[in-house]
Amino acid sequence: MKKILGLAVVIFIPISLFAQNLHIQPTPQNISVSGKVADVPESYRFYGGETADVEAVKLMRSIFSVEDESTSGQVCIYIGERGDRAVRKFASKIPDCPEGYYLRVDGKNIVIAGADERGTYYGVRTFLQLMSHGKLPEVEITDYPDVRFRGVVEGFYGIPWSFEARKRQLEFYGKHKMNTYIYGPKDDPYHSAPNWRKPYPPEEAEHIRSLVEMAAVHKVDFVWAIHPGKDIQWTEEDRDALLGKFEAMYDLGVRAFAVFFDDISGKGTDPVRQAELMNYLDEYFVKVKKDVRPLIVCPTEYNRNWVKPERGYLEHLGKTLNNDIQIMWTGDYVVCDITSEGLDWVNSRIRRPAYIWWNYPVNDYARDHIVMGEVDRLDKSIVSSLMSGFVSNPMEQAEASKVALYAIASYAWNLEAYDSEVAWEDALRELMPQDYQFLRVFAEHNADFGENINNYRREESRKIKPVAEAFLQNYQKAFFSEELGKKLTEEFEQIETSADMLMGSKDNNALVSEIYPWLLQFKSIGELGQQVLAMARMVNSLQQLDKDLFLRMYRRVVALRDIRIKTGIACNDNSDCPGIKTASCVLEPFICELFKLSVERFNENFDQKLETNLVFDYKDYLKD
Ligand code: 14T
Repeated sequence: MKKILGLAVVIFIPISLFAQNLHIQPTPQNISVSGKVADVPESYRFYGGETADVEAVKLMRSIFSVEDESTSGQVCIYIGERGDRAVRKFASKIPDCPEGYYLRVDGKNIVIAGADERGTYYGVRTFLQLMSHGKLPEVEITDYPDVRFRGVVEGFYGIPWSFEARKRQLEFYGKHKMNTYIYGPKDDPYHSAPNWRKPYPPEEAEHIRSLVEMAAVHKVDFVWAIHPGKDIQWTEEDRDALLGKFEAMYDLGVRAFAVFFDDISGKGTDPVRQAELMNYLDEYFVKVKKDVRPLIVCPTEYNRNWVKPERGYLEHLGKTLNNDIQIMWTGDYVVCDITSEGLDWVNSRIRRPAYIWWNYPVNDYARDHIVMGEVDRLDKSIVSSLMSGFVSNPMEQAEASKVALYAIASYAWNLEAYDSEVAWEDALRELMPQDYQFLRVFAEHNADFGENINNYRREESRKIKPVAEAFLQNYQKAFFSEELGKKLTEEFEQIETSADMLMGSKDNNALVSEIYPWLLQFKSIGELGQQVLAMARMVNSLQQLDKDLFLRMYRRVVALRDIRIKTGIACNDNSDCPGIKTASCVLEPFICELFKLSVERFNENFDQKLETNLVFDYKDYLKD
């Protein structure tokens, strides 16, 4: 039997179900699947291993090791970049686009031919996904990214990501075909004032050096950003200090740079000075070094809402900045969805396609929330040439941010094919392969930011929301719907269980420890929900109403509320945004409303004056 199987290695068996499930993220631009599937070959010949991109070959070698190679192998693997001998035969198939690749798997060949090194690497990444079921489906893929620069700008206020978290991020970017990591945490004093002029202390410098190396391994540009605008003097001395800092970073291996002029006032905001400095850096640093990527600038007027037309700020940058300098832009507002109309508006002023700095899932303006919901509302009809880049500003919680980042990677690679639901499910599964179902429950109810200064909201608890609404409508009319009540109770039970399971999970330690405070609160939402539903049910049927039992339940709910507030404050005592909020969009208000209705009814019947308002607001609570 073994022998027969051995001979069958190159025979493709049509299994259409498998082919239908062939699921690659980001979705390739062109893919044709025959439906045939083969086993992974036991012997093969490998061509191009010496000339192809080193990282691509290393990845490929993780499956096809040198020891298993044989000159009589039945399957030939061809790998390389346009111009390499090994892939010469396929040259005409390689898309003429940076980072593109041609991938073919048929009865005799596995071909991975990149338009450039990254193309080959991404081709291998796709190939690894093809093979993730331990089978080899017959396919032909021509693929390339829609958006030139895709990735992350670590640009939030708050505790910068740790060295460990950044390492995991870089790996994640490579895996999902994101090519850019812009380093610009607002609270790194060596990125911003007061220390932007000074070199990093030795330990931090070494960290940056090794991150740069790691970024290269994962085919990510490590872009180091400086934020000098708070106290820059526009003197020759400051210009040289900035150049000196760039030199020092260059010595650590950095080959891509950005200058941020956001969130400043006064002298630093002068567009004439800013443009002069940028062009100077372009001419006397970037062009001289030759191996440094085009500069990126974040303007002071970085969103439409903040533009003062009379200043002519953007127009000046558009007219004056050297052509190859990229200009960042957050959209119509600081935090908003990106639209075609908004892109046209800014592009005509800056005279180049905007480099999108998307302020999602950043939560520095709503620190009590964590967002892991589906990334819907990304516009699939935007013409990709309207943007030169699409980078996401993430949360302080690096691992939790990956739900959003996975979606953004998928979107920026292939706008039209983006499917928010698929991306969300995939991301959750990748984050927690074992405990995925529990994480899904958590993520579903942690999507919105709550009321916030940016007025940026997200849908939350989508499935249960209509149930909760219908239940309350009935209950207001003194009808306790057993059917809806059961659904809600089950949801709250699931929430409690999921929270416990996740707190005890070993599936992703980094993620669990980041979201732990929210898990504690999530569990308490589950408990509160069940308890309040039980109270509502009891008070609705006066025959069954046991006064003492109701009072006991009431006390327990108030106690749970107190625990909730106290643990919340202990986890986050940030003065603007204290505490921890979870399921705050639908379920928490539901609990409060149902509590109020139930207690009101109890008060009426027993002539009592119990407090009906179950306040979850930290600020109110902190007052006394
Ligand atoms: F550079 C910009 F594109 C940008 O977005 N800057 C900051 C960013 O660091 C921060 O993470 C983000 C989200 O809060 O918003 C910008 O910071 C602000 C925005 C405001 F509207 C700081 C103060 C504000 F009032």
